[in-house]
Amino acid sequence: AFLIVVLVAFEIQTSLSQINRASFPEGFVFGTASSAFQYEGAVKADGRGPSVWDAFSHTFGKIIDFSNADVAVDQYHLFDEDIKLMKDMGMDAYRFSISWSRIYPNGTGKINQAGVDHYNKFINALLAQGIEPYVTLYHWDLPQALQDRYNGWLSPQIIKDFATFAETCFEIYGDRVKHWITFNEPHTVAIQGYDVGLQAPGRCSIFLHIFCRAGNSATEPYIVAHNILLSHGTAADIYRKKYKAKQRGSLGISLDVIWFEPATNTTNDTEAAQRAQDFQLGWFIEPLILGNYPITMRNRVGDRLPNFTENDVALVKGSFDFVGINHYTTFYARSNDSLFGDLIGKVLNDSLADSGAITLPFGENLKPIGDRASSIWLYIVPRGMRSLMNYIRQKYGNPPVIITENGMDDPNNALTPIKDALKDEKRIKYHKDYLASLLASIKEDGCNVKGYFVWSLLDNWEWAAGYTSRFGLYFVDYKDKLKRYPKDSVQWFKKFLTST
Ligand code: PSG
Repeated sequence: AFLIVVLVAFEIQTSLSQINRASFPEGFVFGTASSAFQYEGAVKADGRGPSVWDAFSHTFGKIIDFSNADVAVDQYHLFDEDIKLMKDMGMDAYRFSISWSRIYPNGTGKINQAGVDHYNKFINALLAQGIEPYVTLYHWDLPQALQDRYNGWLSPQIIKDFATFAETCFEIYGDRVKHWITFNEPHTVAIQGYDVGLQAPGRCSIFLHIFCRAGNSATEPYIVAHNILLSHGTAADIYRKKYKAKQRGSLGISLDVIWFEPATNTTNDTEAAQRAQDFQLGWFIEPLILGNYPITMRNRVGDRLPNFTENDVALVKGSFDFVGINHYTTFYARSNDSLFGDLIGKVLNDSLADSGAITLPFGENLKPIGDRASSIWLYIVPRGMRSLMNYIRQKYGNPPVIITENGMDDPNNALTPIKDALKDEKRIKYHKDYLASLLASIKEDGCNVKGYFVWSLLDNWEWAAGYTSRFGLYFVDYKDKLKRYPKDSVQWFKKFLTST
Protein backbone atom coordinates (compact mmCIF):
# COMPACT_ATOMS: atom_id res chain seq x y z
CA ALA A 1 0.00 0.00 0.00
CA PHE A 2 2.84 2.34 0.84
CA LEU A 3 4.34 1.70 -2.58
CA ILE A 4 1.06 2.57 -4.31
CA VAL A 5 0.82 5.83 -2.40
CA VAL A 6 4.35 6.67 -3.43
CA LEU A 7 3.66 5.77 -7.04
CA VAL A 8 0.44 7.78 -7.18
CA ALA A 9 2.15 10.75 -5.57
CA PHE A 10 4.92 10.42 -8.12
CA GLU A 11 2.39 10.26 -10.97
CA ILE A 12 0.65 13.41 -9.78
CA GLN A 13 3.97 15.14 -9.28
CA THR A 14 5.22 14.36 -12.79
CA SER A 15 1.90 15.06 -14.46
CA LEU A 16 1.99 18.48 -12.84
CA SER A 17 5.54 19.33 -13.68
CA GLN A 18 5.85 17.55 -17.03
CA ILE A 19 2.94 18.36 -19.23
CA ASN A 20 3.12 17.20 -22.80
CA ARG A 21 0.91 16.55 -25.80
CA ALA A 22 -0.75 13.62 -24.03
CA SER A 23 -1.98 15.91 -21.24
CA PHE A 24 -4.21 17.71 -23.80
CA PRO A 25 -7.51 16.36 -25.11
CA GLU A 26 -7.48 13.89 -27.98
CA GLY A 27 -7.28 15.71 -31.32
CA PHE A 28 -5.89 18.94 -29.87
CA VAL A 29 -3.80 20.56 -32.63
CA PHE A 30 -0.29 21.92 -32.22
CA GLY A 31 1.25 24.11 -34.87
CA THR A 32 3.36 27.13 -35.67
CA ALA A 33 2.16 30.35 -37.28
CA SER A 34 3.42 32.86 -39.82
CA SER A 35 2.21 35.41 -42.36
CA ALA A 36 2.95 36.02 -46.02
CA PHE A 37 4.42 39.49 -45.77
CA GLN A 38 6.66 38.67 -42.81
CA TYR A 39 7.99 35.45 -44.34
CA GLU A 40 7.78 35.19 -48.10
CA GLY A 41 10.00 37.92 -49.51
CA ALA A 42 10.07 37.49 -53.30
CA VAL A 43 7.92 40.60 -53.57
CA LYS A 44 8.39 40.87 -57.33
CA ALA A 45 8.23 37.15 -58.14
CA ASP A 46 5.66 35.58 -60.43
CA GLY A 47 3.61 38.69 -61.05
CA ARG A 48 2.83 39.68 -57.44
CA GLY A 49 1.28 43.14 -57.14
CA PRO A 50 2.36 45.55 -54.39
CA SER A 51 0.51 45.72 -51.06
CA VAL A 52 0.04 48.59 -48.62
CA TRP A 53 2.89 47.15 -46.56
CA ASP A 54 5.32 47.43 -49.48
CA ALA A 55 4.53 51.13 -49.68
CA PHE A 56 4.60 51.63 -45.89
CA SER A 57 7.86 49.75 -45.34
CA HIS A 58 9.52 51.74 -48.11
CA THR A 59 8.45 55.04 -46.58
CA PHE A 60 11.38 56.61 -44.75
CA GLY A 61 11.04 56.59 -40.96
CA LYS A 62 8.23 54.05 -40.59
CA ILE A 63 10.37 50.98 -39.78
CA ILE A 64 12.74 51.35 -36.84
CA ASP A 65 15.74 49.64 -38.44
CA PHE A 66 15.03 51.12 -41.90
CA SER A 67 14.53 47.61 -43.23
CA ASN A 68 11.87 46.23 -45.56
CA ALA A 69 10.48 42.77 -46.26
CA ASP A 70 11.57 42.50 -49.91
CA VAL A 71 13.48 39.35 -49.02
CA ALA A 72 12.26 38.63 -45.47
CA VAL A 73 13.10 34.98 -44.70
CA ASP A 74 12.46 33.95 -48.31
CA GLN A 75 9.94 31.26 -47.50
CA TYR A 76 8.61 31.75 -51.03
CA HIS A 77 11.64 29.80 -52.21
CA LEU A 78 12.69 27.88 -49.10
CA PHE A 79 9.37 26.32 -48.15
CA ASP A 80 10.42 22.70 -48.67
CA GLU A 81 13.16 23.12 -46.11
CA ASP A 82 10.82 24.91 -43.70
CA ILE A 83 8.21 22.16 -43.91
CA LYS A 84 10.90 19.68 -42.91
CA LEU A 85 11.61 21.81 -39.84
CA MET A 86 7.94 21.65 -38.80
CA LYS A 87 7.79 17.94 -39.44
CA ASP A 88 10.98 17.37 -37.52
CA MET A 89 9.52 19.06 -34.44
CA GLY A 90 6.41 16.90 -34.56
CA MET A 91 4.02 19.77 -35.32
CA ASP A 92 0.58 18.86 -36.68
CA ALA A 93 -0.26 22.07 -38.47
CA TYR A 94 1.03 25.27 -40.06
CA ARG A 95 -0.79 28.59 -40.08
CA PHE A 96 0.23 30.84 -42.96
CA SER A 97 -1.46 33.53 -45.01
CA ILE A 98 -2.14 33.92 -48.70
CA SER A 99 -0.99 37.16 -50.23
CA TRP A 100 -4.06 38.70 -51.90
CA SER A 101 -1.89 40.58 -54.43
CA ARG A 102 -0.23 37.37 -55.59
CA ILE A 103 -3.66 36.02 -56.56
CA TYR A 104 -5.09 39.37 -57.77
CA PRO A 105 -2.16 41.75 -58.42
CA ASN A 106 -4.66 44.59 -58.89
CA GLY A 107 -6.92 43.51 -56.05
CA THR A 108 -9.64 42.47 -58.47
CA GLY A 109 -9.98 41.37 -62.07
CA LYS A 110 -7.64 38.90 -63.69
CA ILE A 111 -6.28 36.03 -61.64
CA ASN A 112 -2.50 35.64 -61.63
CA GLN A 113 -1.97 31.96 -62.35
CA ALA A 114 1.68 31.93 -61.24
CA GLY A 115 0.62 33.17 -57.80
CA VAL A 116 -2.15 30.58 -57.62
CA ASP A 117 0.32 27.84 -58.55
CA HIS A 118 2.72 28.85 -55.79
CA TYR A 119 0.18 28.18 -53.04
CA ASN A 120 -0.90 24.96 -54.74
CA LYS A 121 2.68 23.74 -54.54
CA PHE A 122 3.01 24.95 -50.97
CA ILE A 123 -0.21 23.32 -49.76
CA ASN A 124 0.62 20.07 -51.51
CA ALA A 125 4.08 20.04 -49.97
CA LEU A 126 2.58 20.53 -46.49
CA LEU A 127 0.06 17.73 -46.97
CA ALA A 128 2.74 15.42 -48.34
CA GLN A 129 4.51 15.77 -44.98
CA GLY A 130 1.29 15.33 -43.03
CA ILE A 131 1.10 18.99 -41.94
CA GLU A 132 -2.44 20.47 -41.86
CA PRO A 133 -2.70 23.89 -43.50
CA TYR A 134 -4.53 26.62 -41.52
CA VAL A 135 -4.90 29.44 -44.00
CA THR A 136 -5.33 33.12 -43.15
CA LEU A 137 -6.84 35.11 -46.02
CA TYR A 138 -5.93 38.56 -44.76
CA HIS A 139 -2.82 39.15 -42.69
CA TRP A 140 -2.59 42.89 -43.39
CA ASP A 141 -1.19 42.96 -46.93
CA LEU A 142 -4.01 44.74 -48.77
CA PRO A 143 -3.35 45.13 -52.51
CA GLN A 144 -2.11 48.70 -52.97
CA ALA A 145 -4.41 48.97 -55.99
CA LEU A 146 -7.45 48.91 -53.69
CA GLN A 147 -5.96 51.49 -51.37
CA ASP A 148 -5.45 53.76 -54.37
CA ARG A 149 -8.83 52.99 -55.95
CA TYR A 150 -11.17 53.63 -53.02
CA ASN A 151 -9.14 53.95 -49.82
CA GLY A 152 -9.19 50.25 -49.01
CA TRP A 153 -10.98 49.31 -45.78
CA LEU A 154 -12.51 52.77 -45.44
CA SER A 155 -14.87 52.02 -48.30
CA PRO A 156 -17.73 49.51 -48.28
CA GLN A 157 -16.65 48.66 -51.84
CA ILE A 158 -14.01 46.46 -50.24
CA ILE A 159 -16.63 43.96 -49.04
CA LYS A 160 -17.38 42.62 -52.50
CA ASP A 161 -13.70 42.54 -53.49
CA PHE A 162 -12.63 40.68 -50.36
CA ALA A 163 -15.48 38.22 -50.86
CA THR A 164 -14.30 37.54 -54.42
CA PHE A 165 -10.74 36.94 -53.26
CA ALA A 166 -11.96 34.68 -50.46
CA GLU A 167 -14.21 32.70 -52.78
CA THR A 168 -11.37 32.25 -55.27
CA CYS A 169 -9.31 30.70 -52.47
CA PHE A 170 -12.17 28.44 -51.29
CA GLU A 171 -12.71 27.29 -54.84
CA ILE A 172 -9.08 26.63 -55.72
CA TYR A 173 -7.65 25.40 -52.44
CA GLY A 174 -10.68 24.24 -50.46
CA ASP A 175 -10.40 20.64 -51.62
CA ARG A 176 -7.25 20.50 -49.45
CA VAL A 177 -7.53 23.40 -47.00
CA LYS A 178 -9.98 22.56 -44.20
CA HIS A 179 -9.33 25.46 -41.85
CA TRP A 180 -9.82 29.07 -42.92
CA ILE A 181 -9.13 32.23 -40.95
CA THR A 182 -10.63 35.20 -42.76
CA PHE A 183 -8.82 37.99 -40.89
CA ASN A 184 -5.83 38.34 -38.65
CA GLU A 185 -6.42 40.85 -35.85
CA PRO A 186 -8.93 43.37 -37.15
CA HIS A 187 -8.45 45.27 -33.88
CA THR A 188 -4.75 45.77 -34.60
CA VAL A 189 -5.53 46.83 -38.17
CA ALA A 190 -8.02 49.44 -36.96
CA ILE A 191 -5.88 50.82 -34.12
CA GLN A 192 -2.35 50.60 -35.53
CA GLY A 193 -3.34 51.47 -39.09
CA TYR A 194 -5.97 54.18 -38.45
CA ASP A 195 -5.75 55.46 -34.86
CA VAL A 196 -2.04 55.68 -34.04
CA GLY A 197 -0.73 55.22 -37.59
CA LEU A 198 2.19 52.96 -36.69
CA GLN A 199 1.22 50.38 -39.29
CA ALA A 200 0.05 50.47 -42.91
CA PRO A 201 -1.62 52.46 -44.30
CA GLY A 202 -0.37 54.82 -41.58
CA ARG A 203 -3.40 57.04 -41.13
CA CYS A 204 -4.13 59.06 -37.98
CA SER A 205 -5.00 62.50 -36.68
CA ILE A 206 -3.44 62.41 -33.20
CA PHE A 207 -0.99 65.20 -32.32
CA LEU A 208 -2.33 67.47 -35.05
CA HIS A 209 -1.22 65.19 -37.89
CA ILE A 210 2.46 65.36 -36.97
CA PHE A 211 2.78 61.62 -37.56
CA CYS A 212 0.31 61.05 -40.35
CA ARG A 213 -0.54 63.23 -43.30
CA ALA A 214 -4.17 62.10 -43.37
CA GLY A 215 -6.68 60.28 -41.24
CA ASN A 216 -9.21 60.69 -38.45
CA SER A 217 -8.37 58.74 -35.30
CA ALA A 218 -11.83 59.30 -33.82
CA THR A 219 -13.85 57.86 -36.72
CA GLU A 220 -11.78 55.78 -39.13
CA PRO A 221 -10.94 52.88 -36.78
CA TYR A 222 -14.69 52.23 -36.35
CA ILE A 223 -15.40 52.41 -40.08
CA VAL A 224 -12.54 50.08 -40.93
CA ALA A 225 -13.55 47.58 -38.26
CA HIS A 226 -17.13 47.64 -39.51
CA ASN A 227 -16.11 46.97 -43.11
CA ILE A 228 -13.85 44.15 -41.98
CA LEU A 229 -16.67 42.54 -40.00
CA LEU A 230 -19.00 42.78 -43.00
CA SER A 231 -16.29 41.39 -45.28
CA HIS A 232 -15.79 38.49 -42.89
CA GLY A 233 -19.53 37.86 -42.69
CA THR A 234 -19.93 37.94 -46.47
CA ALA A 235 -17.04 35.53 -47.03
CA ALA A 236 -18.33 33.22 -44.28
CA ASP A 237 -21.79 33.27 -45.86
CA ILE A 238 -20.36 32.25 -49.24
CA TYR A 239 -18.33 29.50 -47.62
CA ARG A 240 -21.30 28.16 -45.71
CA LYS A 241 -23.67 28.22 -48.67
CA LYS A 242 -21.41 27.01 -51.47
CA TYR A 243 -18.39 25.16 -50.10
CA LYS A 244 -18.69 23.97 -46.54
CA ALA A 245 -20.87 20.91 -47.09
CA LYS A 246 -18.81 19.66 -50.01
CA GLN A 247 -15.38 20.53 -48.63
CA ARG A 248 -16.12 19.74 -44.99
CA GLY A 249 -14.01 22.56 -43.67
CA SER A 250 -14.33 25.15 -40.94
CA LEU A 251 -13.88 28.91 -40.81
CA GLY A 252 -13.00 31.43 -38.15
CA ILE A 253 -11.30 34.75 -37.51
CA SER A 254 -8.25 35.60 -35.36
CA LEU A 255 -8.65 38.28 -32.68
CA ASP A 256 -5.77 39.83 -30.76
CA VAL A 257 -6.50 39.89 -27.06
CA ILE A 258 -4.45 41.32 -24.25
CA TRP A 259 -5.87 40.22 -20.90
CA PHE A 260 -6.66 43.19 -18.59
CA GLU A 261 -6.48 43.07 -14.82
CA PRO A 262 -7.85 46.00 -12.84
CA ALA A 263 -4.89 47.97 -11.46
CA THR A 264 -6.63 48.22 -8.07
CA ASN A 265 -9.73 46.54 -6.67
CA THR A 266 -11.72 49.76 -6.80
CA THR A 267 -15.01 49.79 -8.70
CA ASN A 268 -13.57 52.41 -11.03
CA ASP A 269 -10.66 50.29 -12.17
CA THR A 270 -12.74 47.11 -12.32
CA GLU A 271 -15.17 48.85 -14.63
CA ALA A 272 -12.27 50.29 -16.62
CA ALA A 273 -10.87 46.79 -17.19
CA GLN A 274 -14.28 45.70 -18.43
CA ARG A 275 -14.52 48.65 -20.83
CA ALA A 276 -10.99 48.04 -22.10
CA GLN A 277 -11.98 44.46 -22.90
CA ASP A 278 -15.20 45.60 -24.59
CA PHE A 279 -13.21 47.97 -26.80
CA GLN A 280 -10.77 45.22 -27.76
CA LEU A 281 -12.30 41.72 -27.79
CA GLY A 282 -15.93 42.80 -27.45
CA TRP A 283 -15.68 45.11 -30.48
CA PHE A 284 -15.38 42.01 -32.68
CA ILE A 285 -16.66 39.03 -30.74
CA GLU A 286 -19.99 40.62 -29.76
CA PRO A 287 -21.06 41.29 -33.36
CA LEU A 288 -19.98 37.72 -34.19
CA ILE A 289 -21.77 36.10 -31.26
CA LEU A 290 -24.54 38.50 -30.24
CA GLY A 291 -25.06 40.54 -33.43
CA ASN A 292 -24.10 43.98 -32.13
CA TYR A 293 -21.28 46.07 -30.65
CA PRO A 294 -20.91 46.05 -26.83
CA ILE A 295 -23.30 48.40 -25.08
CA THR A 296 -20.35 50.27 -23.52
CA MET A 297 -19.07 51.04 -27.02
CA ARG A 298 -22.46 52.14 -28.31
CA ASN A 299 -22.91 54.43 -25.33
CA ARG A 300 -19.47 56.00 -25.51
CA VAL A 301 -18.83 56.22 -29.25
CA GLY A 302 -22.35 57.31 -30.14
CA ASP A 303 -23.01 58.10 -33.78
CA ARG A 304 -19.38 57.62 -34.74
CA LEU A 305 -20.01 53.88 -34.35
CA PRO A 306 -21.58 52.39 -37.50
CA ASN A 307 -24.87 50.49 -37.19
CA PHE A 308 -25.62 46.95 -38.24
CA THR A 309 -28.72 46.66 -40.41
CA GLU A 310 -30.87 43.56 -40.14
CA ASN A 311 -29.13 42.17 -43.22
CA ASP A 312 -25.72 42.82 -41.72
CA VAL A 313 -26.66 40.98 -38.54
CA ALA A 314 -27.80 38.01 -40.61
CA LEU A 315 -24.36 37.91 -42.23
CA VAL A 316 -22.20 38.53 -39.18
CA LYS A 317 -23.94 36.87 -36.24
CA GLY A 318 -22.86 33.26 -35.86
CA SER A 319 -20.54 33.47 -38.87
CA PHE A 320 -17.75 31.27 -37.51
CA ASP A 321 -16.92 27.72 -36.54
CA PHE A 322 -14.14 28.73 -34.18
CA VAL A 323 -12.73 31.90 -32.67
CA GLY A 324 -8.98 32.32 -33.17
CA ILE A 325 -7.27 34.08 -30.28
CA ASN A 326 -3.82 35.65 -30.55
CA HIS A 327 -2.70 36.05 -26.97
CA TYR A 328 0.70 37.18 -25.74
CA THR A 329 0.44 39.41 -22.72
CA THR A 330 -1.52 40.96 -19.81
CA PHE A 331 -1.79 44.64 -18.83
CA TYR A 332 -3.32 46.54 -15.92
CA ALA A 333 -6.33 48.74 -16.60
CA ARG A 334 -7.11 51.98 -14.78
CA SER A 335 -10.03 54.29 -15.06
CA ASN A 336 -9.06 57.43 -16.95
CA ASP A 337 -10.03 59.72 -14.11
CA SER A 338 -6.75 58.77 -12.48
CA LEU A 339 -3.53 59.73 -14.30
CA PHE A 340 -4.93 62.78 -16.11
CA GLY A 341 -6.57 60.28 -18.43
CA ASP A 342 -9.46 62.40 -19.44
CA LEU A 343 -7.18 65.26 -20.34
CA ILE A 344 -4.96 63.00 -22.45
CA GLY A 345 -8.07 61.66 -24.10
CA LYS A 346 -9.36 65.11 -24.96
CA VAL A 347 -6.01 66.12 -26.40
CA LEU A 348 -5.61 62.97 -28.49
CA ASN A 349 -9.28 62.77 -29.51
CA ASP A 350 -8.95 59.19 -30.74
CA SER A 351 -10.78 55.89 -30.49
CA LEU A 352 -8.51 54.67 -27.69
CA ALA A 353 -9.68 57.53 -25.48
CA ASP A 354 -13.31 56.47 -26.00
CA SER A 355 -12.82 53.46 -23.71
CA GLY A 356 -12.10 55.69 -20.74
CA ALA A 357 -9.48 53.18 -19.70
CA ILE A 358 -5.74 53.42 -19.59
CA THR A 359 -3.97 50.11 -20.06
CA LEU A 360 -0.34 49.72 -19.09
CA PRO A 361 2.00 46.87 -18.15
CA PHE A 362 2.89 48.71 -14.92
CA GLY A 363 1.30 48.53 -11.52
CA GLU A 364 1.85 50.51 -8.33
CA ASN A 365 5.24 52.27 -8.14
CA LEU A 366 5.60 51.50 -11.86
CA LYS A 367 6.34 47.89 -11.02
CA PRO A 368 6.09 45.81 -14.24
CA ILE A 369 3.36 43.16 -14.33
CA GLY A 370 5.89 40.50 -15.30
CA ASP A 371 9.17 39.81 -16.98
CA ARG A 372 9.52 41.51 -20.35
CA ALA A 373 10.38 39.93 -23.69
CA SER A 374 12.01 42.12 -26.36
CA SER A 375 8.91 43.88 -27.71
CA ILE A 376 8.01 46.81 -25.48
CA TRP A 377 4.42 45.53 -25.19
CA LEU A 378 5.25 41.92 -24.41
CA TYR A 379 5.22 41.16 -20.68
CA ILE A 380 5.18 37.54 -19.58
CA VAL A 381 2.08 36.78 -17.49
CA PRO A 382 1.07 33.14 -17.95
CA ARG A 383 -1.99 33.38 -15.65
CA GLY A 384 -3.58 35.73 -18.19
CA MET A 385 -4.15 32.84 -20.58
CA ARG A 386 -6.35 30.95 -18.13
CA SER A 387 -8.23 34.10 -17.13
CA LEU A 388 -8.90 35.00 -20.75
CA MET A 389 -10.11 31.52 -21.68
CA ASN A 390 -12.51 31.56 -18.74
CA TYR A 391 -13.76 35.04 -19.62
CA ILE A 392 -14.63 33.82 -23.12
CA ARG A 393 -16.24 30.68 -21.72
CA GLN A 394 -18.39 32.51 -19.21
CA LYS A 395 -19.30 35.65 -21.12
CA TYR A 396 -19.68 34.23 -24.62
CA GLY A 397 -21.06 30.73 -24.14
CA ASN A 398 -17.89 28.67 -24.44
CA PRO A 399 -17.38 28.79 -28.24
CA PRO A 400 -14.65 26.64 -29.82
CA VAL A 401 -11.37 28.54 -29.48
CA ILE A 402 -8.05 28.04 -31.23
CA ILE A 403 -4.99 29.86 -29.91
CA THR A 404 -3.78 31.03 -33.30
CA GLU A 405 -0.73 32.86 -31.86
CA ASN A 406 1.26 32.77 -28.63
CA GLY A 407 4.96 33.39 -28.28
CA MET A 408 7.75 35.76 -27.28
CA ASP A 409 10.68 37.52 -28.87
CA ASP A 410 14.33 38.04 -28.03
CA PRO A 411 16.22 41.07 -29.25
CA ASN A 412 18.23 40.68 -32.46
CA ASN A 413 21.66 41.52 -31.20
CA ALA A 414 24.22 41.50 -34.01
CA LEU A 415 27.02 40.95 -31.50
CA THR A 416 25.57 37.81 -29.92
CA PRO A 417 27.23 34.67 -31.31
CA ILE A 418 24.68 32.33 -32.91
CA LYS A 419 25.39 29.54 -30.45
CA ASP A 420 24.31 31.85 -27.60
CA ALA A 421 21.25 33.11 -29.43
CA LEU A 422 20.10 29.49 -29.69
CA LYS A 423 19.96 29.17 -25.89
CA ASP A 424 16.41 30.39 -25.41
CA GLU A 425 15.45 29.05 -21.99
CA LYS A 426 13.28 32.11 -21.50
CA ARG A 427 11.17 31.07 -24.49
CA ILE A 428 10.96 27.49 -23.22
CA LYS A 429 9.68 28.74 -19.89
CA TYR A 430 7.22 31.07 -21.62
CA HIS A 431 5.63 28.23 -23.57
CA LYS A 432 5.76 25.78 -20.69
CA ASP A 433 3.97 28.22 -18.40
CA TYR A 434 1.43 29.50 -20.94
CA LEU A 435 0.62 25.94 -21.99
CA ALA A 436 0.15 24.89 -18.35
CA SER A 437 -2.20 27.83 -17.86
CA LEU A 438 -4.09 26.92 -21.02
CA LEU A 439 -4.28 23.28 -19.97
CA ALA A 440 -5.72 24.24 -16.59
CA SER A 441 -8.44 26.24 -18.35
CA ILE A 442 -9.34 23.17 -20.38
CA LYS A 443 -9.02 20.46 -17.75
CA GLU A 444 -10.04 22.25 -14.57
CA ASP A 445 -12.49 24.80 -15.95
CA GLY A 446 -13.92 23.18 -19.07
CA CYS A 447 -12.84 25.78 -21.63
CA ASN A 448 -13.44 24.65 -25.20
CA VAL A 449 -9.97 25.07 -26.68
CA LYS A 450 -9.03 23.05 -29.75
CA GLY A 451 -5.53 24.04 -30.72
CA TYR A 452 -2.40 26.06 -30.08
CA PHE A 453 -0.09 27.77 -32.58
CA VAL A 454 3.32 29.16 -31.66
CA TRP A 455 4.24 32.54 -33.08
CA SER A 456 6.52 31.79 -34.75
CA LEU A 457 8.22 28.98 -36.69
CA LEU A 458 11.16 31.21 -37.69
CA ASP A 459 12.57 34.58 -36.81
CA ASN A 460 10.98 36.96 -39.29
CA TRP A 461 10.20 40.57 -40.22
CA GLU A 462 8.32 42.08 -37.28
CA TRP A 463 6.42 44.91 -39.03
CA ALA A 464 7.46 48.36 -37.74
CA ALA A 465 10.12 46.66 -35.57
CA GLY A 466 11.74 45.25 -38.72
CA TYR A 467 14.42 42.67 -38.01
CA THR A 468 15.14 43.92 -34.47
CA SER A 469 12.99 41.20 -32.92
CA ARG A 470 13.34 37.43 -33.05
CA PHE A 471 10.12 35.48 -32.43
CA GLY A 472 11.25 32.18 -33.96
CA LEU A 473 11.66 28.69 -32.60
CA TYR A 474 14.29 28.58 -35.34
CA PHE A 475 16.99 31.23 -35.58
CA VAL A 476 17.51 32.84 -38.98
CA ASP A 477 21.01 34.01 -39.87
CA TYR A 478 20.38 37.22 -41.81
CA LYS A 479 24.11 37.49 -42.51
CA ASP A 480 24.51 34.07 -44.06
CA LYS A 481 21.94 33.13 -46.69
CA LEU A 482 19.05 33.05 -44.22
CA LYS A 483 20.22 29.74 -42.80
CA ARG A 484 17.89 28.31 -40.17
CA TYR A 485 19.20 26.91 -36.84
CA PRO A 486 17.08 25.23 -34.16
CA LYS A 487 16.97 27.10 -30.86
CA ASP A 488 16.74 25.01 -27.68
CA SER A 489 12.98 25.56 -27.73
CA VAL A 490 12.79 23.33 -30.81
CA GLN A 491 14.21 20.47 -28.77
CA TRP A 492 11.75 21.27 -26.00
CA PHE A 493 8.75 21.22 -28.35
CA LYS A 494 9.99 18.07 -30.02
CA LYS A 495 10.07 16.31 -26.67
CA PHE A 496 6.73 17.83 -25.64
CA LEU A 497 5.08 16.68 -28.86
CA THR A 498 6.51 13.20 -29.09
CA SER A 499 6.29 12.00 -25.49
CA THR A 500 3.15 10.12 -24.51
C1 PSG B 1 -0.49 41.13 -31.29
C2 PSG B 1 -0.75 41.46 -29.99
C3 PSG B 1 -0.11 42.56 -29.46
C4 PSG B 1 0.76 43.31 -30.21
C5 PSG B 1 1.02 42.95 -31.49
C6 PSG B 1 0.39 41.87 -32.06
N1 PSG B 1 -0.36 42.94 -28.12
O1 PSG B 1 -0.83 42.10 -27.34
O2 PSG B 1 -0.05 44.09 -27.74
S1 PSG B 1 0.69 41.53 -33.73
C7 PSG B 1 0.66 39.81 -33.97
C8 PSG B 1 0.62 39.56 -35.45
C9 PSG B 1 1.90 39.02 -36.01
C10 PSG B 1 3.05 39.60 -35.24
C11 PSG B 1 2.96 39.05 -33.83
C12 PSG B 1 4.01 39.59 -32.88
O3 PSG B 1 -0.47 38.78 -35.86
O4 PSG B 1 1.95 39.26 -37.39
O5 PSG B 1 4.28 39.33 -35.82
O6 PSG B 1 1.70 39.28 -33.26
O7 PSG B 1 3.90 40.98 -32.75
